[in-house]
Amino acid sequence: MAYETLIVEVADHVALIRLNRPEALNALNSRLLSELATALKAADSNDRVRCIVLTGSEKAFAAGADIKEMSGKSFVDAFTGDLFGPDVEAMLRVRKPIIAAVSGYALGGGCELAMMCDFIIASDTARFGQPEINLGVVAGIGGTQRLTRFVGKSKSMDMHLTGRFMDAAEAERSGLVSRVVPAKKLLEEAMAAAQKIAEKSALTVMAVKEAVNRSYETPLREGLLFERRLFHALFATEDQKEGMSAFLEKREAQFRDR
Ligand code: CO8
Repeated sequence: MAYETLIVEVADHVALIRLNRPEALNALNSRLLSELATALKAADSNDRVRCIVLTGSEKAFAAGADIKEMSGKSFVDAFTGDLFGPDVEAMLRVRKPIIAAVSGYALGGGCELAMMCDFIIASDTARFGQPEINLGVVAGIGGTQRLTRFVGKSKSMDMHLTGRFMDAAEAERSGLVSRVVPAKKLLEEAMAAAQKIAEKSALTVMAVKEAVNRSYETPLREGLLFERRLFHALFATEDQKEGMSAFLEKREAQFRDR
């Protein structure tokens, strides 16, 4: 499918989705968000895809929601139209892992979009921020909630209240990103991580994603029980038998996703 605001390629079991509005630093307008929801859904249901990488350009992952498009909206427009709600909900339903590969600006909705992915690999040029306060609004797709869980209350308050940006080193130190790599190597590293995931059992990968995400949504005791039951359930799979036999026989496992 051809998109106006995205470039999508599928190769070697990885769907690479690039945000592509260079004239606006990949600002997230309604077209882009709806195309992104469609592309993610398509990747999720494509049997050839086992992992997804979401990236932007070298200068910007995304500089936030499109301010030009948003500026004239009234409360009634935003509320009755559930501004950004349906597309965001669609993204959260994706069950395959999504890696954000972030270079340059990831601001406002751009930072929030990166945080909605399963983990973030950043280039050393990445800059994260929630500068909505400068526009007279607050974050709208999870910034106040997710950033606080990633980096803690003090740093999150600092970011949201002052609107300052965090560089890649600080983002790694604070647990916002999983690794920082030189800008030129960003895509290579993200694709290598995606390939590594693609080699695992898709069934187990899905279980990991569900279990880790549970830790954000339930009290610890519930999360621990959920994990234990998933662990038990996976003993019913062929991939558990194959994974453990392969280890004992000192060979590579051949997973069949069942
Ligand atoms: N919306 C629309 N256009 C944008 C945006 C944006 N968020 N960011 C940049 N652009 C456009 C600029 O208007 C400019 O266009 P033009 O050349 O036609 O004037 C072009 O991109 C290049 O930008 P700059 O000339 O400003 O480039 P600089 O290198 O000087 O500065 C910055 C880069 C620092 C990133 C700067 O552009 C900037 O501060 N951008 C706005 C950042 C921001 O405030 N983001 C938060 C937006 S609000 C938000 O995200 C709300 C979240 C709620 C939910 C989100 C759901 C998706």
